[in-house]
Formats: sequence, structure tokens, C-alpha cells
Amino acid sequence: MDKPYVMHGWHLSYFSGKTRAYLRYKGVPFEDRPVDALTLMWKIPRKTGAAVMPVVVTPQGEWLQDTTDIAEAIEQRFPEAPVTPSTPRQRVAALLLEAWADEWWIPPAMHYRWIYPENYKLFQADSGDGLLPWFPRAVKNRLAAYVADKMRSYLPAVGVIPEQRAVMERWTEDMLDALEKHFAVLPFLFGTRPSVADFGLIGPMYGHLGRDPWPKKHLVEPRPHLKAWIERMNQPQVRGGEFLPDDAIPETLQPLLDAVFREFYPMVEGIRDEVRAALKQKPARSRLPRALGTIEFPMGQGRFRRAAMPYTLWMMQRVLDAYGALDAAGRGRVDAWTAAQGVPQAMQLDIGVRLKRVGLHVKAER
Ligand SMILES: N[C@@H](CCC(=O)N[C@@H](CS)C(=O)NCC(=O)O)C(=O)O
Repeated sequence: MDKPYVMHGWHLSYFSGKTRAYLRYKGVPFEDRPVDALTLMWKIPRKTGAAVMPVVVTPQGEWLQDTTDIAEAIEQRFPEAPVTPSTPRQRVAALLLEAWADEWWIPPAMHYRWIYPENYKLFQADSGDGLLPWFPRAVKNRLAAYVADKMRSYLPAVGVIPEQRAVMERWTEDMLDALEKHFAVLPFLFGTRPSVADFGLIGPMYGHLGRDPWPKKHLVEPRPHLKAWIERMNQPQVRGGEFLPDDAIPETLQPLLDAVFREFYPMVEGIRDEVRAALKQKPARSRLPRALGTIEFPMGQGRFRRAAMPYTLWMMQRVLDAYGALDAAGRGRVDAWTAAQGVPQAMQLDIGVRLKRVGLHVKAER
């Protein structure tokens, strides 16, 4: 028997939820291994340059990091039932929604985990068991408390502060209502097959909103179609389903696309400006800090402030690259669609620099 792939991740972890659902859909034989402290703090950084999860180790012994790079490598080896649509509009829309789901949803996911104390028991048990499987409970609890403090210390930087709570909770509930309406009519975002956009969105929806007790009870359980989608994403029909014919974008995705073009884009532009300013100060080729200055942009009925993360711009570069790789007819179809969305220049967004990913950081490629 071939050695299986190994995914080092936790059920608690946003991005591990993305990769787990993806590997299951593709029918990749893999071992789902909780990350222990030694692997997280020593082996993974040595192999990938960052203390991060998920990481996938291939049967050939490669250590793949970053959910997008993991999926790209696996798509090459398991080409059946590709998860990136091949038609131009669906392709660009799915990649945009993946970037949005990965990046924009982090503050609400962190907010709902860390603000409601009833979530802590599960975090304490799972993180303690994951990190120190062979240790007594008291030691596990102590390390869990240390990790929890570290996670809470990130909250202000991502914008989880009391003044922004109302706008963020309102935004999240409205978006979950939109998802509930969508999943009442379609099993996945673009049809009967999950795409990169579904895998992105299961990140916040599984480990945080769908599993932590408070959001599970108050946000997901009252929305049965959303709940059913979360379950479907974790028990997929392997390599099943199709994207909608004729490059169609479902109308029920409009609230998500409005959020992408009217909220996420201004955030990305804010990050772009911060990155440009930082690059003027930096010696060429050194990597940028993970977080730069504070930026402000629209969120639902209000505005939101948080630190600019250069990594998000790298995610956006992937979308623009996918657009640039289309033929002229394909680009024309996407341009007609973005024009109809009221953002005719969306794919001409000027990032101003070519970025390269280095673990969780980025640097300018020169
Ligand atoms: N963009 C990365 C994000 C991975 C990530 O942020 N993982 C979290 C757990 S869900 C983590 O390990 N974070 C450690 C850190 O931020 O230092 C990916 O797609 O893999």
C-alpha cells in the first residue's frame, strides 16, 4: 500500500477545516493528525518557515504549507473533478470568494470564539489534547491557557474591539442569512460541486462558527440550509457534482459579491497603499511584517478598522493572475460581468508590485 498523505491540523483551526474538506472531496487518502507541540513549534517551522497549520506531508516527504499551495499541488496529482471552475466568470468569481472567505472572515471568526466564554472548554480540551497528548490534564490546561492568551492578544489588531462589535455582528448575521438563502436552492456555491470558494468559506464556518458552542447554537443551528452545507462539506460525495452550465453565477450569490466589491476591495486597496509605503522604507528583497498600519473600510451599515495584512494582497494577486491567464474572449466576459456589477475596473486593480509568499509573510519579487 502507498503511504498516505498526512494533514497536520486541528478541528479548531480555520484553515485546517478548509484543507480537510478539500482532501475529503478529492478522495485523497490521508491521515488527519492533530498537531502536537513538537511538530508545531519545531518540525513545521523547520520545513516551512512558519509555526502554522495546516501542513500536508506527501507520500514523497514534501511538506506543503498554505492551503492554496496545498490544493494546487494536490490538483496536479488528483486532476479528476477540479475545484477551480474552468469557465472565465465562475473561475474569477470563485477565486475572489476564496480570497474573501480566507481573509475577510477572520475577525468575525475570532470574535465569536473569544468573546463568548462558553466556547473555552472545547478550546481548552482540544488544544491541550492536540499539543501535549501524553501529559496530565493540568499541564495541558496550562499550555491551552497560554495559547488562548496569545490568540486573544491578536484581537485588537484584527479589529475585534468593543466599539466595532455591533457592526461586525450585524454584518455576520446578514451574510449568514444570505448564505442560508443560497444553500436553500443550491448545494454548493457554484452548483452541485464544491469549488475553491466553498473550501475557503468552510474555514470560518466549520472550526469557528459551526463548532464553537455559542455561534453553533445561535448562528448556525437556526439556519438549517447553512448547517446542512457545513455537514455536506465534511461528508462530500467524493469527486461528485458539476458547476452550473453556461458559466452562470447564481443570483443568490449577489450579497456575497456585493461584499467582495464594495467592502473587500476597499480593504485590499488600503493594504496595497500600506504595502507601497512600507516598501519605500524597506531594503529590497526583505520580507514585510505580517501586519502593517491600520486601515479603514466599509462593513455592512458601518465602517471597520484593522491592521493591514500584506498576505491578503498576495491572495488578490492570484485572482488577478487567473484573470490575466484567460484568453481575450474570457477576459472580455469577465469584464462584462464586473461592469454589470458596477466595478468595470475590478480586474485592472494595480497592486503596484509583484509579491512572493514566504510562509505567512510576503516580500516584493524583484
Ligand atoms: N493563509 C494560510 C493561513 C494559515 C493560518 O493562518 N493558520 C492558522 C491556524 S487556522 C495558524 O496556524 N496561525 C498561526 C499564526 O498566525 O501565527 C493558509 O491558507 O494556510
